[in-house]
Amino acid sequence: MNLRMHRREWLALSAAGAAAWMTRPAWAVVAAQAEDPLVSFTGPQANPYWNNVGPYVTYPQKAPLLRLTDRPIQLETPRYYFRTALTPNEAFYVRYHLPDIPNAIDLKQWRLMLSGNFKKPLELSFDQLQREFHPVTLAAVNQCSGNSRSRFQPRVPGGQWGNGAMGCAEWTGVRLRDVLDRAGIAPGTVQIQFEGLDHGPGPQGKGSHRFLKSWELHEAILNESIIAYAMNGQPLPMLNGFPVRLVMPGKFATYWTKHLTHIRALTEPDTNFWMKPAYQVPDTPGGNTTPEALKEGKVKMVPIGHVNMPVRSFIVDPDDSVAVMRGHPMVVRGIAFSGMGGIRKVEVSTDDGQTWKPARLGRDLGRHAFREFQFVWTPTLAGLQTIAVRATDSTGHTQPDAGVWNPGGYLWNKIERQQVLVLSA
Ligand SMILES: Nc1nc2c(c(=O)[nH]1)N[C@H]1C(S)=C(S)[C@@H](COP(=O)(O)O)O[C@H]1N2
Ligand SMILES: [Mo]
Repeated sequence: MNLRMHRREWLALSAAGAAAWMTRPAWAVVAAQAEDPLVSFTGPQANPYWNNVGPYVTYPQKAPLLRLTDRPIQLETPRYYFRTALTPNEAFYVRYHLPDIPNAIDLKQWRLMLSGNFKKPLELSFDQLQREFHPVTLAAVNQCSGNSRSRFQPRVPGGQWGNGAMGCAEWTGVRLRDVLDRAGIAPGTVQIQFEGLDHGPGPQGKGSHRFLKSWELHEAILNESIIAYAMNGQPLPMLNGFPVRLVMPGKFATYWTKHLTHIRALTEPDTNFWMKPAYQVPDTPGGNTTPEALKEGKVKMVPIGHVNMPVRSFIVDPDDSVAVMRGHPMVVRGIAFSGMGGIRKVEVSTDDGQTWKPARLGRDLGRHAFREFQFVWTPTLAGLQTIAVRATDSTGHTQPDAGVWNPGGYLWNKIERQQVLVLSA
């Protein structure tokens, strides 16, 4: 098939081809191409790649990662880093919305400010934060709302991430609650707003030059969040929010404010662009809707903070770079996680999802962390085989075998598949 395509192109492009353009054989070639569709350029079947297809680039403090965009910086973690439950800091993905990102912070000058409707507005130094509050450590998955957006069908605008806009780290810091309590939330407060140090023009005319996120005062996540100053026992890389960032376990990373420097107690709900219309999902089961329903104006949208991350699982090995041998056992492995409770079970299918067998779970790093799994597979059939993986969390949620659709390209958690070439030798 490729040979034929090349021949067509050659006919169309060469001088001889140009001269012959109006003759019958050239038209026959055109007609043949019109009748014979190429493989689809869009949709899940068009992109067999686990990661986005950007180039490897190296930014300060980072290993080579897959670049999605440069302004703002967006970098995806390559698949092989998910062999372990903790993602190395230098390989941790990067997502920004605004182009002006700090490249140096003077910790003596730096302050975490609490202002607005607090009884006792505060300015905490980095030193105070570390010494005056009780430290806590928690392993938790940070996943972009738009992770795997490139799978959406029909396509939606936004960064066309593969599966690598996620990572799991052990975060150390202080409880957000303790810091809020020190300032004392005054009556009349309706929301708490978070702001980082990055800025710059966002979408034009939207007043979006600061990335602001807010929570309703009653949200339980405000009691579970950490203001983290360490990541896997090291300072945070600049691109992951040095010197401190929010960690909101179970929630999508859009709320995990990097370079956190300002916390405000609001007496009016936050209506800034990054809360609405950005980062909204349909208020439907699984955040699923259709372009038609959306067009008819029937879909109620809510901030993505209303939901926790749905359960997902990923095959890391084998990928499509190796062939395996019929009759020889090999290990299928990967990771699973859920924002709704720990992983209870991971199952692997070696017949494209018709039958499922339990995988062995690895070490439990806590209910918010990646959970490694392994499954020993002895292929009995040669040729291209399709393996699949499906996880179930402790609240009984499992993964659908159909893709979700919503206009933001959020909440993808369809069962993952991997084609494997089995040799018969
Ligand atoms: N200050 C700041 N914090 C931010 C963002 C941002 O643009 N600015 N983006 C959010 C989004 S949408 C994501 S997915 C995560 C990405 O975290 P990471 O870059 O450490 O992987 O940061 C969140 N926190
Ligand atoms: Mo994100």
